[in-house]
Amino acid sequence: MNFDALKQNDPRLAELLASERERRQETLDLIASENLCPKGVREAVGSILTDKYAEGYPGDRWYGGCGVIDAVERLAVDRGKQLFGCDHINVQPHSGSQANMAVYFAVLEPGATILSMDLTHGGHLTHGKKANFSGRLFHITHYGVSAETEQIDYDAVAEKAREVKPALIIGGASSYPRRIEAARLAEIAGDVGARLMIDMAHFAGLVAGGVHPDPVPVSDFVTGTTHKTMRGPRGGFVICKQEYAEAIDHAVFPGLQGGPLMHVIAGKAAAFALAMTDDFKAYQAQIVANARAMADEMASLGYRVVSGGTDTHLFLVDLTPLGLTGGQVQQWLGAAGIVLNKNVIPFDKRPSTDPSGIRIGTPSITTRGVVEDGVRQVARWIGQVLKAEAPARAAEGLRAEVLEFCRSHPIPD
Ligand code: DSN
Repeated sequence: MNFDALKQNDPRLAELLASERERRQETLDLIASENLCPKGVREAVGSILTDKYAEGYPGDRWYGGCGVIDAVERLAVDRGKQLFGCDHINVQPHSGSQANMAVYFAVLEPGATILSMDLTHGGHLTHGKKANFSGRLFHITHYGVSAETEQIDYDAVAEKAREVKPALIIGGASSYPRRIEAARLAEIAGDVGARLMIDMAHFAGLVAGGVHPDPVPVSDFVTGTTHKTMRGPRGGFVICKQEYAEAIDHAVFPGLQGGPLMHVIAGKAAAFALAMTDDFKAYQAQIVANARAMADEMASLGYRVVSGGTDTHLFLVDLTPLGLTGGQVQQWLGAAGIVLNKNVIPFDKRPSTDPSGIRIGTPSITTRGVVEDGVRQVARWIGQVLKAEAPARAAEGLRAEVLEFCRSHPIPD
């Protein structure tokens, strides 16, 4: 997109968008939840569909003129069903948060008990944080990771489920580097008469690419986002068994949202088509290979990788042995052109505002064509900053090398 009209009508905004593009070109994005959305998908999101109101569902709208819109949403739905092999998918949630909310509102009464992963062990805001709607409206109980393995202890989850008798068990996380064993969670849910929701917002692309166990056949609900490993437009979706289709659709509209963002739904249709290609499967395998190689390099440099490694697109480094904080490291690496985020680690003794860890993800740099030798180099740069006596200076000293690396792996158009 060349922003011709914007440059003319609103040069200040055009300049800001150009600056953001330049920032991306010249830095390495290791934020695990970010990616680089392809141009075709961005064209769909930037299209005239933004103008159209279409409250309702295909064939049953509250507005006229929805013939084409219906075809677009049906395309997204059909592709989503084919991609994930599911009975039903609702592509209207504006975000992963609203997708989760739709499941809760479809099958739970306020005050119902939810069993989910503790946010401080890797869970998500919408899985019951007090400040979030989920924590305010429902009775939240948590499971976490084992102190020894830093991985989910499914026997402990089963014990907790027997104790609290949840109406809903949630699997899925935003900073857990290991696979979510949905089949095991389904057994646990079955034993206590709970429903199971897997939030695959982070790993939906891995599932679509066949490099993560598929939660769809064993779960009542699977929620996701389209902008993380899926590499599509910013947005959410809910997959469910046929018996819940009506309740989910009703919860999304009119329960939570008004008009769907039809331009984003068009982007989801485009992203789902791309996700069915062999290139996408190879991309997902490379994301995981890169995360493993990078975690391995960090570990061999002597840094503590939480749970000893990763099976997914992300891993955590514990800075406690170095006496550093996630906030400091995020800032120093930013000066080198390496962008990541501070993150809590399991059993963190520091506050979440400046926790003991950093989270490192490979979706975005893998989109730029970086493979194992490249991510190992990035790990060594991070190591140089972590071990430096003057980390801020060390980071600045790396900037030129990082910039050259970025330029040799340009972001796609
Ligand atoms: N905020 C996202 C993340 O960074 O993981 C999850 O919603």
